[in-house]
Amino acid sequence: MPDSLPPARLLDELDKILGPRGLLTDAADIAPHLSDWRALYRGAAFAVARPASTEEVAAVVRLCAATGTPITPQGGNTSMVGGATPDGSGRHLVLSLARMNRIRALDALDMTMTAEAGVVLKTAQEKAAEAGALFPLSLGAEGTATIGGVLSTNAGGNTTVRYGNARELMLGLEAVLPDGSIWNGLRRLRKDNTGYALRHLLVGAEGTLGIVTAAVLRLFPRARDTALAFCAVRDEDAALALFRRFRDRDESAVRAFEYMSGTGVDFCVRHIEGVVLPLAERADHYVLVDLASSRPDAGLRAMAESVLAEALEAGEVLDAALPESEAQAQRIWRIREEHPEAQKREGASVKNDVSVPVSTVPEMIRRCCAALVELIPGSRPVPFGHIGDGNIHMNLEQPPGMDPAAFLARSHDIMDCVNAVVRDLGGSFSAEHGIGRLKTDMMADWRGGAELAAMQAIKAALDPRGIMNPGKVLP
Ligand code: FAD
Ligand code: 2HG
Ligand code: ZN
Repeated sequence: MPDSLPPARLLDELDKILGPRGLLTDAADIAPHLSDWRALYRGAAFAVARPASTEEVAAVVRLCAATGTPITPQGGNTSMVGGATPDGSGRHLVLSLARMNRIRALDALDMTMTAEAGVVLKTAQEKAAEAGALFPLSLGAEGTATIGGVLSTNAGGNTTVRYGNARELMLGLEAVLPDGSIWNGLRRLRKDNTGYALRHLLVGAEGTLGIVTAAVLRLFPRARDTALAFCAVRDEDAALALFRRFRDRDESAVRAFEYMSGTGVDFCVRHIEGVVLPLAERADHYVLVDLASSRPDAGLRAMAESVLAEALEAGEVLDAALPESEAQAQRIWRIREEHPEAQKREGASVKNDVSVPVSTVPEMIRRCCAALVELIPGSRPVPFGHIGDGNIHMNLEQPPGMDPAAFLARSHDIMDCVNAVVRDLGGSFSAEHGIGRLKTDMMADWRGGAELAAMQAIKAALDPRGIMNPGKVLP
């Protein structure tokens, strides 16, 4: 194979590997693959490859390696950091895993499920449930995000507080490396100390070290008792105090513990049909606590009522609603899950997916809110998210009436403003969404020196031609 091929020859070769169902070249078919959920980026690609098997992925990657063709891997394309969007050169091939969507195996004794990369997260949850088990990873984009995507970003979400990030939910991996070789690491082992943990290198690599084609996922016993509470709390400290109360009572029962500001909940009520505040009065701070146990007699509702009564007495909780039905519970969860969509509808917003030590979350929120309003008077901070993990989405909504483009032109000032506080508290500038192309310029500053040098050496060793998702993660 020559070092590069004219586009028509390259398409011929791809067509031979993939067939007509596996290759999109029509501008209208390609268009949805060229922009991101946030509409921050618009890229170009000469084609979208849609392989149906690991062997087809490998053949495509071998062709790209031989011809120096850059590949942008793509799952559900829900990245919050432009990770799955190609650059504007038109030289990229988008490689979508959407057709690799089989559950290859499910073992109720091993408590594992082997799923291909293109399996949608919600489908994986449903398949586990059909087998009487639980795949606990849960996030707002679960109806679209894929197993390959959640592993490649090491996604977090609502249940990290109990089950860990995507990384902790994976036992084995199958991947195509940048030279086109297939690595079959689909081991269902709970213990396997055999050299460098290659699987953990690929998890969170955002497609820069290879293509994830399948994974062995950990399953858990399903919940047989649950309880949910939506609470108005006095302030950020009270939110954390309530987290501690629940954790002290029964840490294993806390499946999710989420914080929302009054501003964010107001946006949801205003913009999302069917969302109503389940409390008599608006508050400035809310918490959603979700409890679950595999024991049918865990008595979680009574436990929630007792903890909330103590917190009411202490003045931490101002009011609380406990749903009486599954339908009511789902309506309450929507208030939290619709936060990203409601912020989109309210206008332009800048996201800051940051983490700090859990104990410093209240200070982080207060300092960031004050600094942001000083930076852009009239702007509206919308902190919300996974307070139990110390991961707050410290987002900023534009001032009403301001030109959205003028507001977005300040994005980097806004991110710098939040990051200064986060750094001071020993936090991270990217908690769960990754680096993508949005945050590459922060890497040298935050991860420079030996850490970044080691990452660059790993990248150069595995992908010497730099074809795997160039322009992402590393500066
Ligand atoms: P894509 O967006 O397609 O890709 C993400 C990255 O992974 C890209 O760099 C891509 O190149 C790479 N990639 C994708 N598939 C593969 C593969 N098979 N092999 C190698 N590389 C691959 N994230 C959270 O962590 N927690 C949340 O709570 C959360 N909530 C969200 C809510 C909404 C409404 C939205 C839109 C997004 C949310 N996200 C959240 C972000 C996003 O859903 C996650 O990052 C998710 O893991 C991406 O999955 P995906 O299949 O869409 O991947
Ligand atoms: C969430 O927790 C997601 O809902 C999205 O991580 C966060 O929109 C955001 O900033
Ligand atoms: Zn989140």
